[in-house]
Amino acid sequence: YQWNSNLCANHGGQARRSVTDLKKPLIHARITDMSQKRVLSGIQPTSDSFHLGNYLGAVKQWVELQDSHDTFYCIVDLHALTIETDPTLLRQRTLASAAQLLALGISPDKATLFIQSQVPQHNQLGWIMECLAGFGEASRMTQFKDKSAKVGSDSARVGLFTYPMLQAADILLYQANLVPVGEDQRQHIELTRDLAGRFNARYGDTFTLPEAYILKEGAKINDIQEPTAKMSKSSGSVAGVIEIMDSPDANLKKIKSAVTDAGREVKFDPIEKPGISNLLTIHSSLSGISISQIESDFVGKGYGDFKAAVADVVVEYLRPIRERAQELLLDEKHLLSILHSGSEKARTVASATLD
Ligand code: AQP
Repeated sequence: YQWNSNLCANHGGQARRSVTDLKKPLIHARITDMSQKRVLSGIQPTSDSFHLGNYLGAVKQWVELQDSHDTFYCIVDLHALTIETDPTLLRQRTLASAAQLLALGISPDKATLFIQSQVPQHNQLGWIMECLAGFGEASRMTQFKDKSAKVGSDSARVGLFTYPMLQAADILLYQANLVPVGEDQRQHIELTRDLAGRFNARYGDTFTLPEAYILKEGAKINDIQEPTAKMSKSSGSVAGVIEIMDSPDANLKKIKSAVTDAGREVKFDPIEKPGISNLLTIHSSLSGISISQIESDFVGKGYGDFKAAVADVVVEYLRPIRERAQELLLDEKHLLSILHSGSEKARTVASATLD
């Protein structure tokens, strides 16, 4: 009974199962502290390096949440197959993703870090989610519309269309309460909630309805050459994307040649000054100094001084992370053992939900 009441607490304190239900075998698995809320998020191994948007929009929150929540983080290699992918490169990038996540602060002692394709339950539940989703609602997903428009309908994969339903399965299998993501993923989390609600209504109360965990600041970092478009691994311009694994020199150069706006004033104004506002967000999120304080520090100074300061903050923040990731990549066996034990734990939780 203790086990069951804790389970209810995990569902936001609501007693969602009847007394008769409580006697039935549990469909949810908890293998760590049951008073903690569950968190799940994922990242695609679609590049050799994550960028600052991935970190500030998502991974930074992943690291913070692992101290207070029961966290599951996955490298979503199946999602990466929605774009043309060389198999050797995908394997390499999956390992590079693990190394970067560890270097950024994910601790295997606190969080469950795993590879999506090692947990086949994701595909099994994914199909059920596809059969619950309407063609119309899936067609309205802006990521699908944007990405398919870029490559054209002949090249766009069916998997690109169905990926939000697989993403719903990724989340629901773990009965996640929170999903820390960037702003671009809000629509997919809404769809996940709709699908979970639809499933619960049709087949009985099964899934926790997850909430998107999106910060006000840093939820959308823009390309520094095209400051009205989001910084992106696969579609950003090389010069506009600040990569975690880039050399300090390369990032210094990129930030010094970032596109700025008319005028001279360092002021946060995303409409009139998207370039400067983006750099202010980056500086503030990494340095911890408030945007208004940075604005006052640069009163009377030009954009050149400001960009040099942003470059300094970014380069010094990323330097030890890149070095640690490079070090971790030298020991593939160690990385694989972390991922294998994470995947094993993930399979236990996922299969209990699926059962
Ligand atoms: N520019 C961004 N600003 C803030 N957050 C961002 N995220 C991505 N770009 C930004 C967040 O990073 C997490 C992992 O993203 P993903 O790898 O799953 O794919 P994505 O959202 O499609 O990001 P990319 O970089 O544009 O990747 P590709 O090019 O491979 O599609 C997510 O939480 C995302 O919100």
